[in-house]
Parts: sequence; C-alpha cells; structure tokens
Amino acid sequence: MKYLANDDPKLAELVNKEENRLETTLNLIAAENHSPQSILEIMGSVFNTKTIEGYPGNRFHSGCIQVDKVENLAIKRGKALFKAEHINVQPHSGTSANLAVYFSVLKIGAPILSMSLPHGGHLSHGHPASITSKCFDFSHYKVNPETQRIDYDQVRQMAHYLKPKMIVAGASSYPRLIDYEKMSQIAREVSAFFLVDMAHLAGLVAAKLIPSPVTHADFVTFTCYKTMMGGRGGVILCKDIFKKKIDKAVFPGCQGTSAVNMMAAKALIFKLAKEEKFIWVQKKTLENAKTMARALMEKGYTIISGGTDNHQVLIDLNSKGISGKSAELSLEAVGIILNRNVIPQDDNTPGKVSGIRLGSSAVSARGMGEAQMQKIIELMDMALMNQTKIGIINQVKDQVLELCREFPVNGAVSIMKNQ
Ligand code: DSN
Repeated sequence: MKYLANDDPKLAELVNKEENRLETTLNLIAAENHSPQSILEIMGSVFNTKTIEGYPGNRFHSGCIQVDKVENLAIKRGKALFKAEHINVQPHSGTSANLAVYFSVLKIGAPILSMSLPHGGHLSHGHPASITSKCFDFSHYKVNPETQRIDYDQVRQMAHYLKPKMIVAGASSYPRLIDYEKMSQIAREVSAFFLVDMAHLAGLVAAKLIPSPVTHADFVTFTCYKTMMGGRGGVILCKDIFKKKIDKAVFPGCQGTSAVNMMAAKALIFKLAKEEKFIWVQKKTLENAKTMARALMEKGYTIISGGTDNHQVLIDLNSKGISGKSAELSLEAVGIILNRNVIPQDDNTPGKVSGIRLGSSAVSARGMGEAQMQKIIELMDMALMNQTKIGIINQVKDQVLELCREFPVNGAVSIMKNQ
C-alpha cells in the first residue's frame, strides 16, 4: 500500500488497523469470509478503470478488448460451475440482482410471496424499509412456531390464496436447507415465477455439499463474498428463456456501467471454487457450524430449529436473560465478532432483539476445526455469563488472541494456495 501511504496516510493507517482487527478477532459474521489474496489483487487492479455499458461485443465505449474477455471468462466459468443455462455477472450486489429479477418479468405492483425478515428473509425480499416493497406488493410466509422451519403447507395455502406472480425462497438467517423442489412445485401450481436467493449458500452449493436450486428455479441470485469467499458483487443465473429479459433488466434497466474489477474477481472465484482447497474450506464450514450448535446446546443455549444444516447457527437468548444487542457488544469487547439477530416471534424491541447469529465460514477459512469451535463456544459462554467480572473477561480476551495467533488470517490465504 505504498502509494496509499503517500497519498492518504490516514486511510493507509485505517487499512493497517483493519488488517490488525481481522487478525486479532474471531469473525463469526455469517455474511462475511476471508478471501484469497489474489481476490484482493484483482479487485485493486487496472480493471477498475474501464467503463463498460452493454455486454461483450456490444459496448457503448471503445477499448473493451480485454474487459470483454474478462466478462466472457466470468460467464463461461460461472455457467459451468453452477450448471446454469444463462448467467449475468454485472449486478453490483445481491439486492441489485434481486431488483433486476423482479423488474425482468413483473409489472410494478405485482404480488410476490417471500419469507418474512424476522423469520429469516432478507431486506430485498420486500421488507417495508426496502425499495422492493415500494415497487411490488409483497406478502410473507413464516416459519412454523414449533419446528422453526419453513411450513410448506402454509406457503402453499398462501400461494393459492394470494396468487403471487413470483415466489421467493432463500434467506439471510435460516439455518436449515430449503426444499427447492417443493417450493418450485408450489410456484408451478399457481403459475408464479420462482426465484431462489442463495446469497448465503453459494459457496456450499459450488462445492456440491448441499443441494443446488438451479434446476428447480427460474432465477437464482447470489453474492460472491459470503460462503463463496470472493469479492463483492451479485450474480444472476436463469433459464435461457429469460436471458434477454434479465440482461435488459440489469443493463440498462437497473444499472449503468458495471465494475470490471468485480467481474474479474467473480471469474477468479469461479475458478478457485473448483479446487480441492476451496471444497475443503466449505466442508469444514459445514462441520464447524454443527460442532458450534452442539457445543452451545450442551451449555444450555436454545438453538433456533434445534441445529443447523448450513454455515449458520441462530441462538435464542431469551432463556439466558440477555438481549441480542448486549450479547453482541459483550462479545465484541473480547474479540468475538458476530451480529445480533431478530428471531421468529421476537418480543424484544427491534434495536435489542432476542438472538445472535453465528457463521462458521471465516473461522473455517483460517483453518480452524472441531477443537477450536469447542473452544470458541466455551469462550463465548464465559464472556456472556460473566459480563461484569473483569478478571474473567480479560482471561477470555487473552485466549481469543491466542487462538487468533495460532490461526492467522494469512492462513486463509495459505489454505487457498498450498493445501
Ligand atoms: N444480508 C445481510 C446479512 O446476512 O447479514 C448482509 O448481506
């Protein structure tokens, strides 16, 4: 970062401090991961320069010889990796990708059925605060109050009653797998389009460790920086019959130029995702989430849905008498980074909420395994149960640091390079 240090020492210092923060804390945020160094390199490359409205071979600016090859590479690799009929790699984010899907086949105000945000859904699935809810008429299905899993009978009943034009499956805090076949069957029964947002799960799908929605859905969207371990940005997969509509909805419908450096990072992670080391990290991610869930239950924590089938563990803190916000703050103070999370039937105020969400991706990318997961849960429990006992809190901080030193973030990079 020598040029940055010269042009803006303040920002350079922030980069260094952020690097240090990442090295000295345990990242359990389910929507984050550590990327290979090559991803950071390509994102900071000269591909940042180019403005590229349009698609390869049909641009609105000249000088696209190399960037057309980059986009075509991302297209070729992404289609092969996910076995998709068509792919668009231009969306700036998951929300941009979802917006483009809605606008590709629906009229403004069309009814859409998606998962409620407090039950696991995402802002861009029609939350009142999101532009998506201002453009379309969303209704939301919930999880079953007993099982805390999707109630497919309820989805079917709602679909037949509401006659949505699109059904959305996919979530940002749902620790179980979704039966895509069942959801697509329901969508077909009411002649609705079927969109799966697999932003959280893309890496696990790419590694073929959990079922892919691609054959069942008309559209699949995802981002590349969560389990996928890549750079920022969104992707749309769709059936060939929607190819023209999707491409038009992304550009010029929802976006102008796309970011070539991000498209190059997408091409790169689609290549790395086929390598054994990527698959190894994804396997660890699944195993580690299960280990954390088990260890938490052994310590008396209530786990939403009683376990996990993916990289997430959602904890209901009501029985411990702690709010999600207080847990998030106490854990950040000892170097354990995660987020408070609303849970189904949450009675707490929106700012405090009753849950926390854990993700196993970033610690798995550092090379951690079962013993470290058990240690992390032990440390979490010590911190949460002794919030005012400075001596214990300091002990926890020291042990978190020790674990971080043993498994440096550079380890994430070396896992990708050498394993
Ligand atoms: N959807 C948000 C999350 O899961 O935390 C950010 O991508």
